[in-house]
Amino acid sequence: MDLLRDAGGPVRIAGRDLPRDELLGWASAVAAEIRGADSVAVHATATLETAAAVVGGVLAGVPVVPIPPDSGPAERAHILGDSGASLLLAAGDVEPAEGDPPRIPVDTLPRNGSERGGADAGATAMILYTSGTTGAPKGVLISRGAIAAGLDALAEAWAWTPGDVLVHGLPLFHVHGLVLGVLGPLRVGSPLVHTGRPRPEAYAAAARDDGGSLFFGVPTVWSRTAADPSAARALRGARLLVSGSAPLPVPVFERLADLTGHRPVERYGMTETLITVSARADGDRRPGHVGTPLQGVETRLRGEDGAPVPHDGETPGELHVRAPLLFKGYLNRPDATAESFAADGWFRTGDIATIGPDGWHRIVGRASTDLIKSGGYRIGAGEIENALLAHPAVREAAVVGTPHDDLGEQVTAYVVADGVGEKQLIDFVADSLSVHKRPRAVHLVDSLPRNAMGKIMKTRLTP
Ligand code: MCA
Ligand code: AMP
Repeated sequence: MDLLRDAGGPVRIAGRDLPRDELLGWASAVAAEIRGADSVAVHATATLETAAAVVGGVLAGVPVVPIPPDSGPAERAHILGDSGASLLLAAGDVEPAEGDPPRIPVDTLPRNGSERGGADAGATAMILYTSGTTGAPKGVLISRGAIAAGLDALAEAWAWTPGDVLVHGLPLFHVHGLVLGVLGPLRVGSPLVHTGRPRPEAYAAAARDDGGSLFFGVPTVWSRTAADPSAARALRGARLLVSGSAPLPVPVFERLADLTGHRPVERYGMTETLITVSARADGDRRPGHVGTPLQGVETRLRGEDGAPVPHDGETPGELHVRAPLLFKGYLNRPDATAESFAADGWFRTGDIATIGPDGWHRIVGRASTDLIKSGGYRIGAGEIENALLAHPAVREAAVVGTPHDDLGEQVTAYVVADGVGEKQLIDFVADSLSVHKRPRAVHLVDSLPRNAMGKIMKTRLTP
């Protein structure tokens, strides 16, 4: 199956432009180098090289494993080892790391390749690593068919056409920035302006100078935009402002609407499901709500006992999803895959939601306190606890998300340790994992509150 269109607008990433045919020619040269590999890793900086590498994987029908460029040695080694990626695609100036597989310097490849292959709809296109509540991140297997279905459903809901100019500056190793934000415009045919980083003034410049019409951001980006009235007003000429990856606070929704004249479109999804629920371009936008199911998506609510919960707009239950855009499973983790599905095959999102009689969804929280959303990044408490426990001075550790004005939630740790300071522990985590996973606060305490079974009672944690 063809995932991407041959024709379409140019791609700009961090100030460098490439016409569509040159990007595809470059990606074809990548495809010729990697054909036959089981999977390839991509050092996923926000660059044209990353786009060429990922599209090369798509053209070759080889699963792509994006690696966050700031991931520390432990995280990087886990992703490379677990995925078994046999090659690393990176720009030549990226520092080699010990244990990396053989590298292909993407920037040196010609831009006029003609290799085209593809694969069937069930084949894995991407393996995206994402945090669970415990342990190391899991590799989410996403098929070509899921990506095609997910992007087509979004194009329908948002009336996204080749006439749009998509603007964003999100990282290129998650669903939001990479699947929606790079493969999206390449499938729809619209030009892409990636601003390098998602700064309000860069979005404003893209609206003014590049005809930006469709803008993507996580809530932190929109709250920074709402706090910058001149940048926000520059978005008045846009067609659609889209927010997702975490809850958009109602005051940010309202301030953005006042300043830009656009009520933002909110949408909800997960790495495992792609985007499943969204407000529509031709419909209502409601603060605090994430919209209605996309084409082909079914949703339902279940109680803790598995019993159906009424769709009355008030009663919360766990949101379950059934759709052609779901993942194929977690790589090497049949146990975790089985656990994430109900007995009748629906995917259990772990999010608590209400659904109104009119089909509108509201996300009210998560079933587990052990998944933290900070600036749109999903961070598992267990992974940070393990990183802290690897420090020789640490005896016990418990990690929770606490409210943060800019990031929504921040990583906060409670630690029992001997002779080590807060800053040393923060740096210790930052050195082994991605920088954004480090705790913002570490409270050194004498003991952690435990129940009669010895389990830490995280709701009782106070500094
Ligand atoms: C940056 N820092 C963070 C975060 N981001 N710390 C905690 N949480 C974060 N999210 C660190 C930086 O490393 C830096 O550390 C310090 O905070 C200050 O950075 P600052 O310049 O303020 O931040 P920034 O670089 O502007 O980043 C903020 C950001 C970024 C732009 C909001 O976090 C971001 O790009 N988030 C998007 C995540 C995303 O795309 N999620 C999609 C997954 P130091 O001072 O030590 O240098 S969700 C998904 O894919 C699904 C399916 C969906 O629904 O979309
Ligand atoms: P990730 O796999 O990183 O995309 O994280 C998925 C999680 O992000 C979901 O399970 C939700 O908890 C949260 N999330 C994504 N979009 C939204 C949204 N629009 N509103 C509230 N939470 C969201």
